[in-house]
Amino acid sequence: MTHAPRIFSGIQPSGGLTLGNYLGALRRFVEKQGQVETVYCLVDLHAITVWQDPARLRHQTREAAAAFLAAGIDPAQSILFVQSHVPAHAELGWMLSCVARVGWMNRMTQFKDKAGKNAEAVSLGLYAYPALMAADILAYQATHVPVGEDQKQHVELTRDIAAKFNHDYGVEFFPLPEPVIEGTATRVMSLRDGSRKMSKSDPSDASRINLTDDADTIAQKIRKARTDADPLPGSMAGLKDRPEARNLVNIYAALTGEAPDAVCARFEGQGFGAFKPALAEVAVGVLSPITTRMNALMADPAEIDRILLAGAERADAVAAPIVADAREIMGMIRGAR
Ligand code: AQP
Repeated sequence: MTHAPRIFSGIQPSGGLTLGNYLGALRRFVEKQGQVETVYCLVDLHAITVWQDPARLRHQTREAAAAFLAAGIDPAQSILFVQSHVPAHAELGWMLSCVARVGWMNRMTQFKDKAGKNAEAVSLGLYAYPALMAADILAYQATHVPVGEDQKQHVELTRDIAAKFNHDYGVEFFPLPEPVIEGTATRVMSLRDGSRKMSKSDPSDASRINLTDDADTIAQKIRKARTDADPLPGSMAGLKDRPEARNLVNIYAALTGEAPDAVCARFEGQGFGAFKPALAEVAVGVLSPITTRMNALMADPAEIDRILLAGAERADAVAAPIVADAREIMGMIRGAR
């Protein structure tokens, strides 16, 4: 069975979205729009795998929706919705957690990173997260999943789960989705520590640029970003052992669309005292219009909810029949849905 190309991806509303989410995911979601069918989801069921204050989660979910819309997601072209509004995700998530193997979950590096030394005390949901993510993708029989580098292992696990389902039941039902990891910003690093990725749940606000940050805050965070005293070399090869410097050059390149080597060549011999204000200027130039649109959208939360509910209806119309077929393949008697 060949599957028509369809893109699925999601972002957790587990905090305000960051420049990492924008460059690694959201901006690329916009680029894919119009090329193939695109399905984009605010994955709130994933967000609750770690504690979320209920009122904040509602706010963050609407704010993430505003970020998608402000960045250029058109709800007439893409299906944009909230995961918990479409029952297929949780249902197929359970079914696929009966296909996935515990040994596979044990290899997931994101679980190890997020659980840290506390693995016995974290939620069962955090451990099972990749099975739910497989369901998110496979409920739409999606073929391509644009993600940042950190999510590659989860998409590869989705392929393993889909292949095992197809093999165990003797069907060619689920596609084996491809992770699509492209561009110069597949892994934007923390502004405070070049060995950690920029993350919306990092306790240090100074470690990230939020899509809600105003121009002064962006400039201040870039000014205080950790760097070193050496000038910029003429090419990226000279930044091999300078992770913080490499990160800032990569961010600049991703924001302007230039090659990182070209950015190095232009700033060769200059220190970060000169480079940081230039970076702040391009960051503000790209992010400010998005922040302004987000703020305008957030002034009318009822309109955001209306867009998301309409998106959920369209998502449900695609996913419910696929999950009904998966139930039948697994041997469940066909029910009303
Ligand atoms: N630093 C990053 N650089 C490039 N891409 C990134 N992504 C996340 N951080 C970076 C990509 O953004 C998409 C949505 O990620 P997510 O919300 O599902 O969760 P995450 O990957 O765990 O991202 P965060 O920001 O670190 O969230 P928290 O702190 O809640 O865990 C994905 O495509 C991801 O690759």
